[in-house]
Amino acid sequence: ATTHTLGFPRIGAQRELKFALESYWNGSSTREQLLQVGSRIRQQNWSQQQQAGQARVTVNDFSLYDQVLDHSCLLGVIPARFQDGSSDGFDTAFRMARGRAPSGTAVRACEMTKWFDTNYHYLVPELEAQQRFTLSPDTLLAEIAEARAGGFDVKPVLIGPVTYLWLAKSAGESFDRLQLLPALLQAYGELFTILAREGVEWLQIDEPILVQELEPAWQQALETAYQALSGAGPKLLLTTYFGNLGDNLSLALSLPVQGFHLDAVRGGLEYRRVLAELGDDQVLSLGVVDGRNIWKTDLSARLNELQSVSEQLGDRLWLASSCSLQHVPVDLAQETAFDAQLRNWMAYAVQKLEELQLLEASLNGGNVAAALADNALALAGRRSSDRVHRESVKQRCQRLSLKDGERGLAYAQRAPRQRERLQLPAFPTTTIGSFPQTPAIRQTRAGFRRGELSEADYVARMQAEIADCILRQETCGLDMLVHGEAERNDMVEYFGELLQGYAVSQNGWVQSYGSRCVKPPVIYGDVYRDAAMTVQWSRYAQSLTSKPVKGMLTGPVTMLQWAFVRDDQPRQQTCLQVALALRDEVCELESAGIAAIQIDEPAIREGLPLKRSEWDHYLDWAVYAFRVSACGVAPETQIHTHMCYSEFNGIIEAIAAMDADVITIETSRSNMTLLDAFIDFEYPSEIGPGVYDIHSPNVPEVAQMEALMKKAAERIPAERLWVNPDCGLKTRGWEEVGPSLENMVAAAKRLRAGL
Ligand code: THG
Ligand code: ZN
Repeated sequence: ATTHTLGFPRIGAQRELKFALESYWNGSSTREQLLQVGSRIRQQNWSQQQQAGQARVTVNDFSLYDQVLDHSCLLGVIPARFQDGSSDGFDTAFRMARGRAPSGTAVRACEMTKWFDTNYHYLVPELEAQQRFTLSPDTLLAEIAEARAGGFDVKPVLIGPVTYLWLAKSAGESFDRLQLLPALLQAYGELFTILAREGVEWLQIDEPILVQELEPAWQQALETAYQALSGAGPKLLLTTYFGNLGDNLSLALSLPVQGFHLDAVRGGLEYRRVLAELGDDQVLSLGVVDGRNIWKTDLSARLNELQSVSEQLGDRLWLASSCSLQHVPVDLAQETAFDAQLRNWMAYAVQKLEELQLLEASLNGGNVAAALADNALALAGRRSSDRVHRESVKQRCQRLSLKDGERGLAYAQRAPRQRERLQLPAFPTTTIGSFPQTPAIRQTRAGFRRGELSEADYVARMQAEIADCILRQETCGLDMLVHGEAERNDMVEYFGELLQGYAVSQNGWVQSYGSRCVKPPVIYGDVYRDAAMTVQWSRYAQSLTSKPVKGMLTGPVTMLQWAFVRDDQPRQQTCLQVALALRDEVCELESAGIAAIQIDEPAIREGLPLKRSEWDHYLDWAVYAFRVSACGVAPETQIHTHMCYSEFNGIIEAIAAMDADVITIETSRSNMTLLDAFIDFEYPSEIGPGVYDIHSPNVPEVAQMEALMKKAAERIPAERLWVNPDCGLKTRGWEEVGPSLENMVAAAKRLRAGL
C-alpha cells in the first residue's frame, strides 16, 4: 500500500493566510508578500506530506480564497460584470468573491453556498446559456513547477467537470446547464493534454456528486464526460467522498478511469463491492482516516479490515483521508487548550498524515507495534472514560417521549395568551439578538480570558454594555428587546464553553470562506448543563426595562452541526442530549420571568443528508430535538426561532412542525418572494421576514422597508407579521445600526397607521 492526501488545509497552522489576505486587501501589504505567504504554506504542506512518506504531494488544493472560484478562473467563467478592466486577473478573483478589490469599483459579489454538507462555503459559478470556456492554466502549471522545483512529485487535483456544472447556477434566465457539457469537456480535454505534456502521471479528479442520488441526465453526463476524457491525458483517480456510491456504484465502476477513491468512513464497507469488480490495472484509494472529524483513527480495526485488501492489491491500494483535510484544523501541536487525556484522543491534519503512514508501514510489514499500542491505549481510554459517559444523561434521553416534544396547546390557543401577556402593537419590531461588537467589548472579553480582569469587574462591564444596549433599543422605539450578546464570541463556541461534554480548542481553526475561519467546539462526551448559561444576563436586561426582553439561545441542531461531534454514537443521540441541556436553560429563563425565548437554528437546512431519501428521517429527529429544547415552557411563553439564508422549499413542512410561535428569516434580498413557500403551505404561526440586509453598510430607507412589509402583508395576515432585520447586527457599527433601526421602527409605525 501507499498513501496520499486528497487535500490539505491552506489557512496555515497559525492562520497565516487569513492575516496575509486581510492585510493585502486593506492595502498594508503587497501582492508579492501575499504570494510569498501562499508559497510558504504550500511548501510546508508538501513537506509534511513528503515527511509522512507520501510519494506524491497534492497540488492545486491550495487556494487564496476558494477552490471552486479558482476553477471558474481556470475555465474562464468570469461573469461580465467583473470584466470592466478595473482589475487584473488576480484581483478579479477577489472582486468575484468580495465585490470589491484594492483597486477597482464595487460590484455585486458572486453568491456563496455550502460545499455539500460541510460548513465550508464556495463561490457559486455563474454560467451563461452561451457560456464559453477558455483555459487559463498558468497558476496551476506554476504550482506544479513550484512543487517540482522543491523536489516533490506531484498529483494535481481538479474538480471534475460534472460536479463543477452541478455546483454552478444559471446566470440569467434558467437553462439546462448540461447543455454546456460538450464545451466544458473540450476545455477539460485541452487541460488534460497540457498536463500530460507536463509529464503529470496521476490526476485526482473529484466527482463528489456521485454520492448523491442523481437524476438520469446527470448520471448520463458522468458517462459522457469520462468517455470523452479517457485517454486524453494523465491517469485519472476518480474521487468521491462524503458518503457511499449507493445507486451510482455500477455507473462509477463503468467509467474508464485508472482508479477510484472511496470514502471508507461515511461509505462504510461498500468498497468491498468495488474491490470485487476492480480491473487488474486499476487502483483503489480508500479514505480510511476521517477527514471530517478530529478523532484518532482506530488503527488496529482498520488494519484488520485492510490486511486482505492489501494482500490482494499490493501497491494498487492507496490509503488516504476520507476527503480533503481542509475540513479539520492543521496541527494538534499548535493546540494548547486541551488537557493531556482529551488531546490524546485527537488527530488534526498533520496527525492524520502520521496515521496513514503508520497504516502503510504496518501493511508493508514494518514494525510499528509500539505506535499501534499507543493508539489502542488512547482509544480504549476514550471508550471507557467517565468523562465520556454519564449514566444520568443517557437515562434522561432514554426516558424521552413524544410528549416531551409537545407544547400542550396548539399555536392558535397559545397566541391569544401570549398577546395578553406581551401587550405588543401590531407589526411588533424586534432584532435577531446580537448588537455591534465594539472594540471595547472585545477587549473586555479578552482581558477577562487572560485573567487581567476579575469576575466582578467583568460582570460589571458586561452589565454596563447591556444597559447601554437596552437604552439604545428603547431610544429607537423597538418593541421586543434583546440583551445584545456582548458576552459571546461565536455563539456555538460560547455555548460549547458552558456545556459539559464539550471542549473548546485554542487553535482549531477551520476555513469557513475566504479569510474567515471558525473554531468548531468538540463534543466528546454526554452533554448536559450543570449551571445556568444565559439567565443572569437576560434577567439583568429585563430588570432595566418594561418592554419584554427576548432570551437568546442556539438550537440543538446548530450546536451539533457546527461542532466536531462524537463518532461513537449516532448524531441524533448527541443532538437530543444538547436539546435536553437547552431545555433546562429555556425553563430557567422562563422561571426568571423571560416571556419570549429565541432558539436559533440557522444550520437546520444544511444538515440535510446528501441523499434525498434520507431527508425525512433527518428532519424527523432534527425537528423533534428542537421541540424537546423548546417545549418545557407554558403556553404563555413565546418561542422564537431564527434561520438565515435558508431556502425553505422542500422543508417548509418540517419548519412548521418545529412549532415555534415566531420565526425570523432572511427575505430582504429576495424581495419577499421567499415567503411564497410559506403561503403555499399556509404556514400557521408568526413570521418576521427580514426587512433589511445586515451585510450591507447602507442605512435602509423607511419607504423601502414599508413597501417590503406591504408585500409580505399581501401574503401573510398582518396580525402574524413581525418587523426585524434579516440577521444579527454584531458585525455592524452603531453609527449604522441606530439610524437603521429608527427607520425600521418608523416603517412599522406607518404600517400600523395603515391598518
Ligand atoms: N458560527 C459557527 N459556524 C458558522 C457560523 C457561525 N458556520 C456558518 C456561518 N456562520 C459562517 N460564517 C462566518 C462568519 C464570520 C466568521 C466566520 C464564519 C468570522 N470568523 C472570525 C475570523 O475568521 O476572523 C473568527 C471568529 C471570531 O473572531 O470570533 O468572522 O456563526 N460556529
Ligand atoms: Zn441569521
